[in-house]
Amino acid sequence: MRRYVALALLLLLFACTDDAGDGGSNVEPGNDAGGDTSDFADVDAEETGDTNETDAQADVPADGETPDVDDAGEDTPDVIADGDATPDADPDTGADADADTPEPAGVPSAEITQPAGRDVIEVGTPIDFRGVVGDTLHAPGMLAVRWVSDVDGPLFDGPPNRDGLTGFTTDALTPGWHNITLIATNPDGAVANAQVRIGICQWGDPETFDTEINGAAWRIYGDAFWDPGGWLEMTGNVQGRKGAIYNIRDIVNPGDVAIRFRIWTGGGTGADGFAMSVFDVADVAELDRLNAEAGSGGALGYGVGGDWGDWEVDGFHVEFDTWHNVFNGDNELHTDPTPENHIGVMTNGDPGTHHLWAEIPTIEDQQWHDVTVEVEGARVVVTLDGVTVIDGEVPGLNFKGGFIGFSGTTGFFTNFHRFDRLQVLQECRVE
Ligand SMILES: [Ca+2]
Ligand SMILES: [Ca+2]
Ligand SMILES: [Ca+2]
Repeated sequence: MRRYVALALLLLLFACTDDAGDGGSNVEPGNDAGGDTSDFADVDAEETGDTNETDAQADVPADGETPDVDDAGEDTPDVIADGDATPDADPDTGADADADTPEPAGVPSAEITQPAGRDVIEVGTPIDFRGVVGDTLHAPGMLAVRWVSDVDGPLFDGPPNRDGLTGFTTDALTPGWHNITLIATNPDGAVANAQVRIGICQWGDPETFDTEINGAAWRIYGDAFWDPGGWLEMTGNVQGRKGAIYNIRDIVNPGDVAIRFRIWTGGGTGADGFAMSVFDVADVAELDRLNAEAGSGGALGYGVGGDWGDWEVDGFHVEFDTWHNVFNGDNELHTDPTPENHIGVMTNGDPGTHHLWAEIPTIEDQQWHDVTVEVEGARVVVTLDGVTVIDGEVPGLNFKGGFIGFSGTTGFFTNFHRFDRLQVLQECRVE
């Protein structure tokens, strides 16, 4: 029995080390034996270090020359790596046959085309991973492809299609940030990597405002107040008001983000509007100063830049504007892009630059409306009651995070301005 095992082992060793001559191309790509692409699973000739004797028997006859001489000069790296007491029986003498006609080894490539880096994705969402691999020498089908998460381990193994396309879909990634790596290995053992970083996130618990807000988490400015009905009210249905409420405990991180909340307005004569803001200011004291200086009326309680102030601050705002401002050089500082009620995507405390906007004519209907805001790089998507109303790029947008809050104003005309049920999905408040 033992003899059969030994014979089997010997055959196996013979088979492996026969490959080793080609496998040596991993470290000596210029000497690839040429065309033998079946042995790429033998990652390294050196791994067969204890099989050299068999190797020599296999290779010397093919070589047809005295291996001792050649080995000393050409295959020194293998001799050293082998750590073998009989270097003159070098396993890689087979390469000598090709020494005069070197063939270039293939150079693989890998690229991830989907998803884009830094995507923030809700846990459980199916994600399509797509990539393309290639090689300067070998057909795509000869490449071994693997997708790996540094958190969840191998995600997918399999060859690409004939065009080098590879991909899979999963909804099973665990919450947190993942470095997803696409690895393409060619028959020569050369490896190409591509990587993206994505966040698998869970929505935080919604802030329902059903109980009185905690002063350690929420700071109230001006005329705003917590309403016992279970929401935040910015102004009340009263003329000439300005109010804001910011969270001073849960700072929104920079990077991609998704935010949900509900809005309610109307009940008055129609003005001015309200806004969700994220201001990247240094501390609460600066937030206090900003809110003290923010413009009323058409500035909706967040305007501190543009024509409304000299603040240079990183801010991101989604405004719900129910009053048409028109610049007349006198008592108005900016012009709204439409006479209609509108949602605007605004930045840096500037109520005059409507980067993206959409009309929402019926927003003053005294009903709760669900709003989602997604920031993905420079792209901003806003939905109202599940319908996408804005989907566009804000050139140069780089979401800095910061203090998140709400503001609203009235002037001669009035409305209630209510917010409720705030949720933030981000990188990644893993719970
Ligand atoms: Ca509520
Ligand atoms: Ca306005
Ligand atoms: Ca506006």
